[in-house]
Amino acid sequence: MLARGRDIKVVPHPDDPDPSGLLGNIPAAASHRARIARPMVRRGWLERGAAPGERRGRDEFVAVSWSRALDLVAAELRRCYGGYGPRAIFGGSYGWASAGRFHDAQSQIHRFLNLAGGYVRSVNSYSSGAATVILPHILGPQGAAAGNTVSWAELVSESALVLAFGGMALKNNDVGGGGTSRHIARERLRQARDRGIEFHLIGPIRDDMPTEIEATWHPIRPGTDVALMLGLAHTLVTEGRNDRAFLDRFCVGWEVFEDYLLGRHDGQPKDPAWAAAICGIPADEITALARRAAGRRSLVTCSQSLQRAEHGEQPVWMGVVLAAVLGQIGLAGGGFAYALGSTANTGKPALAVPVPTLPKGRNSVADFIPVARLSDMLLHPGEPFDYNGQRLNYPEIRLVYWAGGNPFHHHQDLNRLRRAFARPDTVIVHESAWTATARNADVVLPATITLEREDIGAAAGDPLLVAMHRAVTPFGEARDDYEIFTGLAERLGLAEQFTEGRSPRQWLQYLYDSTRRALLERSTAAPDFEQFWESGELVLPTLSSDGGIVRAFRRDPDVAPLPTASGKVEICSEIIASFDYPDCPGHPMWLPPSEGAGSPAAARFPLQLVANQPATRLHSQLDFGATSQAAKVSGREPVRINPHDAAARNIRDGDIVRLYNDRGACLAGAVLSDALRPGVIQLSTGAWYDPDDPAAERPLCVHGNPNVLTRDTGTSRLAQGCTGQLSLVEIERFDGPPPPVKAFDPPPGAAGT
Ligand code: PGD
Repeated sequence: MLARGRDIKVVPHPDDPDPSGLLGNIPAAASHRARIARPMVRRGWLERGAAPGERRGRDEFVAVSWSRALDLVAAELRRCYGGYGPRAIFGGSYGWASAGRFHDAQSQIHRFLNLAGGYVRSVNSYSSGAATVILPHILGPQGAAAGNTVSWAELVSESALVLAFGGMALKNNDVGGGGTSRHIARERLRQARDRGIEFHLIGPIRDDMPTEIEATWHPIRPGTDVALMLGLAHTLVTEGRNDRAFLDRFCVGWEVFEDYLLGRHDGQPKDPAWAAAICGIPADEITALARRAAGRRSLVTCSQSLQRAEHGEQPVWMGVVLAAVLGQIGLAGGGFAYALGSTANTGKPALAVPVPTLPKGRNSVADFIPVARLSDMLLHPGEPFDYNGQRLNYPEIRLVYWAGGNPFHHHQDLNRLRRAFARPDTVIVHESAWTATARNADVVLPATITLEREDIGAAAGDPLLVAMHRAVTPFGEARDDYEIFTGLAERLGLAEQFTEGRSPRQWLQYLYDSTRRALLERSTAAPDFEQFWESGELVLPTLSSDGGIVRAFRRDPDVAPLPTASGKVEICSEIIASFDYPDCPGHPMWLPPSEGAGSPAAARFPLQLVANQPATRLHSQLDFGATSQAAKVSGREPVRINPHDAAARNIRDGDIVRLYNDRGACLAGAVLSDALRPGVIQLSTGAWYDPDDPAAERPLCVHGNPNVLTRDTGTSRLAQGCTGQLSLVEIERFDGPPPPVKAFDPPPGAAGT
């Protein structure tokens, strides 16, 4: 066993062609001062009992023994289940947690809460909230119809031209849910380039496509891709370059959409001149791009970031329609691909056997929220909300239980979230480090990190099954989530059901055996658990990429209809139209955002903030690590700004700046860059929230968390997805002594425990 701290060295897998720099964050995690050493309870909660209140996030903490902490949590669970029932428990607990199939915090908490009596859950993800809901209406479920229907291999061998809406940033290909053993995006893009495939990057940030690909950059105004797509479609149709036969045979609703496109009813053709005024790409460039894409094997890709904004359903829908107008849907290397280039495991061949998965049991509670409606739920109990054709009501939550996520990182409008977090009686958090979510809890139970436990690593899109051996002993008194829930289950009389009599090692064996059986069933050699554990890894067989249901549909739409209401590509959806949502009508439309160029807010906050995924860490995880810290400017998160916008504000490279709008303000370190379209600034997510005065209503985040600025509203009534990607802000130089960054210091009462 390695000593903790300085002796830890993390090396990439020898077969990884393009290892991720994020590995550099891991060594610090073993013993950083931000780690939580002991169970901690907020003083006010401990002394005055469970109750709503503003003290959460500003009180001091008191260290308690594990047995006291577990007694307190068990008693509070009993009180809430007994007094209010399971509809008062929110176990949505969204978050990426860490790699490893058994110690996956989400699986553990959901399994435990299902046994304890059930809980209000959350559905969908912050990553893909709008696409997950719109795609089944128009093409088919995301995984089957849009995620992997065009593989990297096929792009390289078959595509001629790629219209990459939102780009294919390599930083996003560094990470994949569950982990990734081979980073292949750079290599595949190079191979495609060497084959002469033409790439068009449509996005406000030039490095959202690697330079070596020599993509043509179309620096679009953020949030206006639908207007550009309409302008392209208009050119294709009016110049007779659209595939009318495809639209007639494989799609429904073309005529109605064409009326809109050509402006037959509203008098406004969505032609390149109209589009140019909205999206900022010149009309002749739009016309030329449409002509280049026509009559070739063209692929329209749509990054996840595009749909993480107000009306995020529209770019996904219009991307599908543009691919249909080109007649490319279902052809090898052509058509529409969602999120290809947005995560490490999209576009890789699917596995031929299932990966190990912890059984989570059944939830007795039907109530749910779309995941990004967290603050709405806590602030508006009992009130109605719309979701995908349903009218539902927010439950009244008394107890919030979180493991493996960081809402004070991932949620929008953090000042509103602080008000929402004051509402429940109790907030319980399992965390390995003092994130803002841990600081805003009543009971904080210290969790181990991956290095400190044994597990099996696997991801749906990656062929490597990894025996994750323990590298170091747990920090302080930290326990695995499994051990914490076992302790609670014992107190609630549920130990036998929760553990099924297995130790963690026995669980690994049990989970491994399900994959092994599947391998043996298809006559693939499979080592037993001991052999697997000793050898350290096992390569799983994959399926050939055959284009899935969309390719089969293209071959014969009568034999293999799409799983949509009509069995065809839905250019118009009668179902969506019947919902009568003005923010998501029955066919794709340009819907101006509330915060965009020309909106009232733009007069005071003229810069478009892109709050995208960071390049130096996974979301907010290990922000104290070496890779993340190396990119900070005077300890603050870097904000990139175009030199013209900087000069207009007298901002120089390296200055500390203040970003603000009506929702909040944060500091950041200025980095001048011409990789951004003028009028656009970029502050990635993930800097740990660090309020200068936790008692203030809208404190300044001194570190640079963009979610103090973002808007907490759903994409539309259809999907209610996260809209954190875009908001309007202003920026100014921060003169005077900057307040210290204290995000990584333990909160009052926790230092030295
Ligand atoms: P992470 O930083 O990964 O962010 O939001 P998410 O909450 O997933 O947080 C995971 C937390 O789990 C960390 O604090 C980590 O310490 C903890 N953890 C890790 N392993 C374990 C474990 O084994 N046990 C326990 N108990 N805890 C563990 C990510 C979310 O942010 C996502 S997916 C997206 S795509 C969104 N993107 C944006 C965006 O583009 N723009 C904005 N403005 N906001 C976003 N938020 C969303």
